[in-house]
Amino acid sequence: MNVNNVMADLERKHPGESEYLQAVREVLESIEEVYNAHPEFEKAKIVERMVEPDRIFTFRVTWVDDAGEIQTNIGYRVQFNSAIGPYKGGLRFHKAVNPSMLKFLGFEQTFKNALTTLPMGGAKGGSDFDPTGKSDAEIMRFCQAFMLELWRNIGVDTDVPAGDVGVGGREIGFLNGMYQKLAREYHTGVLTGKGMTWGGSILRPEATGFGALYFVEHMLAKAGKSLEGKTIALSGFGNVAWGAAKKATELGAKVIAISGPDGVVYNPNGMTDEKINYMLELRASNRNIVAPFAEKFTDATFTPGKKAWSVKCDIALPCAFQNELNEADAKELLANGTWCVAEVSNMGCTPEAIHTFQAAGILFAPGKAVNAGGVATSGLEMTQNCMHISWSGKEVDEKLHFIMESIHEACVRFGQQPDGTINYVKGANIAGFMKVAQAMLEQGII
Ligand code: 2IT
Repeated sequence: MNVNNVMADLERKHPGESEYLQAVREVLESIEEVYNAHPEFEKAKIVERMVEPDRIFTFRVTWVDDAGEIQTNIGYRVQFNSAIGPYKGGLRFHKAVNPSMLKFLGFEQTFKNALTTLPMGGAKGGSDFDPTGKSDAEIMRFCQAFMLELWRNIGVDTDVPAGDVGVGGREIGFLNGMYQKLAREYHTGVLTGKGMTWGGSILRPEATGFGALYFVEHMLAKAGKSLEGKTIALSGFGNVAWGAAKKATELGAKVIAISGPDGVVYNPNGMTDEKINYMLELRASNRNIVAPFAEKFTDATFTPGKKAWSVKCDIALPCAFQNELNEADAKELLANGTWCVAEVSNMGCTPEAIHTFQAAGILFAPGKAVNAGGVATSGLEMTQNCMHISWSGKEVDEKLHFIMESIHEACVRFGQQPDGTINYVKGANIAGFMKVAQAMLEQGII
């Protein structure tokens, strides 16, 4: 395989799909050497088959808003790869959603799910529906209209969606209600991230953020450091940022910044339970702004138009959206003394930002390893649903701990560099790739 040739071919087939092409290039660059050492991969054209989704469903979603106006959005489900298990991955509701974004997310999901140790293939879906400013009734009607199309293409053993940006417990509830009505199928396991009274797993809401902090703990321990007393700037204020803030605080770190599309909140005294709980309220308001945090808590200050990366911190955790941390942000963080960056959002850093961190020799880990605790706990939710039981919080947390430790170990194993450092990007990509590639190879040309 020659990365530039594969990429040229993909660019010709999918012009302008920038996020998708970025995600594929990143993985191919990391695996090129290992791939070329396995002629059987080349012979079976594993890369050429793996970079294209198995299939994409696209559908119109029409619904009526509170003013009685008819609204039309586009819905998608990208079923990327099922070599190691049924399709699994979240749904994103955001105005910028398009096929390129969902293909990048589905591609990443395939490797991430492989890292979790659980048998799950990769998928992603969503809509260009913008939840900002929508009422709960509008969100319900949209979710119902979305499921009216999607339901035929998903199932407990075929494809199990969950949440992502703009889709949380409330939306999963509305989606599940409509699925059951249409399919007349009452198995609890067709979606994950469900409520605790109807099949949800304890700790699933916290799992992405908790898992990320468990990963960071391992990464720091390997470098002879700990979280105790460290300052953390994180972006976003939604479900993922909430879980990360909660666990970081529990582990003795101080979360001194959160952010939104409107600006950054500097929070020099760190988080309290009240502040952490208020993040959930902010998200549920559907206003998509973080400024009210600094109105409610007077020891915090809000600066409009600034990112979390303008705050001096030890550790930076992107928790919001792809490419939210660029080269200029990376340089600002380094100038301020940041020595660890872990992507909690999917592809949170631009390739230039990653190169800047790697060239500076600071600790850096990619989203597909760091945030895999979310989908891993979805996998644990599926298991509980299939067994018709519920595990305790302690049981789920122990399993999550074990999974994050395994992912860290896999990154170390495949990312060990001759100079003794660990390239976590390479480690995660190679570990995920090897598992999916082997599974594809053994199952023939299909
Ligand atoms: O990006 C992700 O891993 C998720 N949005 C969670 C997917 C899932 O199926 O729980």
